[in-house]
Amino acid sequence: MNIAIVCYPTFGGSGVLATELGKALADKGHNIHFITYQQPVRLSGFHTNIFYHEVRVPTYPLFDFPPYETALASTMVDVVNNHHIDLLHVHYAIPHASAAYMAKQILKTHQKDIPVITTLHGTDITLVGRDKTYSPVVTFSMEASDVLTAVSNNLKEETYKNFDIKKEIEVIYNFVDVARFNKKPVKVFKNLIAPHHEKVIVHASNFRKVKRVDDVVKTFLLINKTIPSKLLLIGDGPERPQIESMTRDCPASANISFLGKQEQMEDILPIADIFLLPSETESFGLAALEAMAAEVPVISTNAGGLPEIMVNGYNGYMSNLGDVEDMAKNAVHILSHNDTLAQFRANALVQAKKFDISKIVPVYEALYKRFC
Ligand code: GMT
Repeated sequence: MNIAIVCYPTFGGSGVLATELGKALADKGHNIHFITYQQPVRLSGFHTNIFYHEVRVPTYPLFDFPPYETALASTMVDVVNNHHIDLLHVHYAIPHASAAYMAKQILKTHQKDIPVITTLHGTDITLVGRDKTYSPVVTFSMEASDVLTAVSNNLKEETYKNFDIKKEIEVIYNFVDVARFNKKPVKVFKNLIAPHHEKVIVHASNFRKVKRVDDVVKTFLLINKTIPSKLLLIGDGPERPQIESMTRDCPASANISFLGKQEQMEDILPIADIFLLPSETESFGLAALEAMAAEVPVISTNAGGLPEIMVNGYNGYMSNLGDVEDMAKNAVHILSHNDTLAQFRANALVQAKKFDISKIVPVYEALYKRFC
């Protein structure tokens, strides 16, 4: 099949998932055409059947806001017309679903009926999309998609709660390539981060408010009181300056490192002993799943779709939002005994395997086959 995938090229979960899906489909022989404004971060190297079409947004003195959505819809029309595309799969509703609707209507005038699949990822529904500035367009374009999917049951419920739509939403869970993340820790790297065999706590996100990175730091400071440990903060975003100044003044500041944006998460995660994800909401928590595949127990909130990938007391623990004492207590419980840590590590892997790439990609393929 010739499939066009529209996504954000950044470190956000939706872009990561879309890129990994495209790569997996290409491995199975499909031709994949990524349409976005920048080379997706997880798309490196040369693949004979992966193509990247950059959306160029011309600037003009009249535009305070260059019209990306118009440029995106035009690029979709061009790619569909020139590369025999069978279907458009757009990830993250805003503005991809409405741009796809526009492209679909234009293509109808070229006697082409291009199927549009929209995958909802999270904040396009729970945070941004429900704002009344966007809501009418999001509602309309979700309803107009040929198929609407969501990455968890929780996100499906949130969508029906927040939008007046009748369209059936199919849940297709996110996935992880377990074999890629299940690596042995690189000793030199581990020794560099934890020279005295300290435990390594990791958080990775886009440092938006919803991620509650301040709770990551608060939880770590409590853990650090009893367990010699290091905190690695991975990623970047609007909250980072505030978090940096918060950590600068704290007693354990020498044990906290900011690694910035990292592409090779599969090399970093295996040195971790705990992954912290205290988010306010999380439709799925792909970052936590990648950690689990690297055999890292997860300490998180019980928000959103997290209870769909976590088993409390098995591969980690879930606490109420903001309860940093409970999160720290649970982490200390796991980290205090090597046997307990080993058991949680093994369980994390078992749990991650339920969401292995080999189980989920065929579900998307079956969905595509309905149209081809
Ligand atoms: O994690 C983010 O804030 C980025 C965001 C995105 O769309 O890029 O992630 C959402 O989609 C991911 C992939 O489906 C999910 O794993 C994340 O849970 C979800 N984020 C939120 O719901 C906050």
